[in-house]
Amino acid sequence: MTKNPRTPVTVLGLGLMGEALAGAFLREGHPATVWNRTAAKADRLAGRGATRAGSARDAVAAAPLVLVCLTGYDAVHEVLGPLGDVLDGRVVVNLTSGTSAEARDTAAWVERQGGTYLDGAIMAIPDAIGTPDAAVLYSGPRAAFDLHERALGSLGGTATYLGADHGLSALYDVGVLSLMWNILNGFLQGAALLGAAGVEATAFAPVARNGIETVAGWLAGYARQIDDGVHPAADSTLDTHLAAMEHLVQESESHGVDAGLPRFIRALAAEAVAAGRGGEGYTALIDRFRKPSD
Ligand code: FVH
Repeated sequence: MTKNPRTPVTVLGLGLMGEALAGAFLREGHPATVWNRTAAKADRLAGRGATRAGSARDAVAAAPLVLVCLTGYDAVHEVLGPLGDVLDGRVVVNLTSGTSAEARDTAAWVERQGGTYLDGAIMAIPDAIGTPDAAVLYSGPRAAFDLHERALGSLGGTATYLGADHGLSALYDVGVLSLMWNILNGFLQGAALLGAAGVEATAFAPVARNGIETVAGWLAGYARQIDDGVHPAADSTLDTHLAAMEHLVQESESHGVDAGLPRFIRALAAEAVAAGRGGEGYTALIDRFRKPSD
């Protein structure tokens, strides 16, 4: 008898990410059954030992653990919708991006079919899957995560369990995406400003990176302030921030660089200062994010 047999796994959806996921399971010795709407995308995986299923139903029937990675939830419902009863007794792990409401609705539907649902968010690109750089977040029933944690560990890095609320993975996902886009927009703003003075973005990049790392170091302390609801100006007051934001707006305007984002940033702080909060620290703005004014 084989020692420590690996859980058989099914992967539905063999786009860039789905193929990487299935490949990681194969690498770790999991019997993998794969299915994709465009069947030819299973060719490479079949060549590596995956079993190619003729239909999504056959694929799901082949394993207790079913991973889904499709373009979006419309595709998820198109593929899973007709399967119904075959989901009974299986754990469906959906790594398709979507909203928390979509995750919760899909969880309720899978559970009505007798299956168990974990939602997941992949914080990695396909090339990182199966390496220590891949982080995948999961939410849903703890017992299902515990049961398959080892198999899910094949995807690399850390498999992080967030909690029982199926919507958590999607919320963490958009939280991190918000961070990413804000950082990238800030970088583009800086690169445009320096570009107007003839400085190349490559010269700005190392200085920008240093700035990002400095701010990253503040997060744990700032998070404590947000959770405690106190916003001491230990490093800098909102008044001081607002004065510096004014420079950002003026520089952007005078160099003909788009000033929309700087003006928005300035407006957030100006509102708080006008409300008498200029002596508080930056995290005081959390109230504006929690309760936006029109
Ligand atoms: N690629 C990445 O770096 C990111 C990392 C973070 C999370 N995402 C999410 O993963 C989902 C899939 O992304 P992907 O990169 O694999 O996307 P594609 O390569 O475009 O593959 C899409 C697959 O979905 C299949 N599909 C689409 N619509 C349907 C449908 N109606 N019925 C059945 N399958 C459908 C498509 O099949 P085909 O076109 O090959 O026949 C692909 O298998 C996504 O949520 C990302 O946000 C990836």
